[in-house]
Amino acid sequence: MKSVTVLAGGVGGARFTRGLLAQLAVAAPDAAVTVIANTGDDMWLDGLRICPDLDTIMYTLGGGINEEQGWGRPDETRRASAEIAAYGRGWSWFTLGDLDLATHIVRTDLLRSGSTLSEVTEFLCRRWQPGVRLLPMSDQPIETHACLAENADEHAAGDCIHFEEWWVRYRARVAVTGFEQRGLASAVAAPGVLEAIGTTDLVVLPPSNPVVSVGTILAVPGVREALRSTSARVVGVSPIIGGAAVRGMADACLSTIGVETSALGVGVHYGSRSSGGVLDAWLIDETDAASLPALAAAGIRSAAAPLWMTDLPATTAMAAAVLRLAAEG
Ligand code: FO1
Repeated sequence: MKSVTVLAGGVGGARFTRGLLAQLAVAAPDAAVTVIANTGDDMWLDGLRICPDLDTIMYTLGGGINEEQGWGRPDETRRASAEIAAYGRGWSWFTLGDLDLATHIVRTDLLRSGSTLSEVTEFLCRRWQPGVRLLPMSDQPIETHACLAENADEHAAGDCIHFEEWWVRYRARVAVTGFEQRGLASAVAAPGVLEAIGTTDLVVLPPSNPVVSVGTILAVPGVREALRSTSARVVGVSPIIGGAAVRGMADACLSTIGVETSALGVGVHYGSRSSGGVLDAWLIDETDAASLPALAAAGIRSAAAPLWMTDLPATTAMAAAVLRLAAEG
């Protein structure tokens, strides 16, 4: 096992990758890990470019994450954002801590000086040393917007709002008719992304949101084709345990696109490579073991293992289960 590529969203993908690094340190010390991060949650706020999933992965793997929240920095203060609110600006319901703001300021400064998002991410990682090569899925802006099925405050049914507003302000509780990935048509995969999928030993789809995180990465031109043609094994980890989303509100996203909120539903949604999908194998939680025959019938080689990411030993064991499943193919 010389190289592993992970297609990750925020909290779930970052925590899984932390376990993967711990497992590889024992099982394959010279293996190199590349993380391709979703940038569909990115946005302009207060004149700053915010990249939630890139930052969550960078902070988590670099030891700077607020562990309870899964995003942002620990021991935060909100003095600057309180001052922004005093001017009636910003998103009062979106926490931009003072320490976190420094990351957005430095990123925006470099972007304005002509750096690409890939170059900015590489620069920021020099400080955080995440222990992986962290790549944005694209250097062009792609923003996920949620199209409302009902009125919400100043928004009318039919309006499409930025995903982060739907997710954070409304906690995904306002019904939506679907998601738009703005900018996708004119975006290309960032440098190194397709190569990191095409020339690696293993690709992992970690337990990130299968619709707006992994799904958005899969929608980047060329990514699906790279997954279907790579000689690497492609192994996914279910983000749904016992019919409920492990974190966040993935169930609200899945029901919006008509996918059953279950390990079976998401596995079939990703599909087996032999039937035009992206999976060689699918890891589900032991509570969903009853789905193994149906997954096999769908041509998806699967196994059950504990998937609750309660702590580093748990995520390390999950990564070991993924590596075993990949090796069995
Ligand atoms: N998530 C929240 O639930 N509330 C917040 O106020 C919030 C602020 C925030 C600021 C910077 C950042 O990088 C992430 C932030 N997140 C917040 C998390 C964010 O919504 C998620 O990381 C993903 O975008 C969705 O999985």
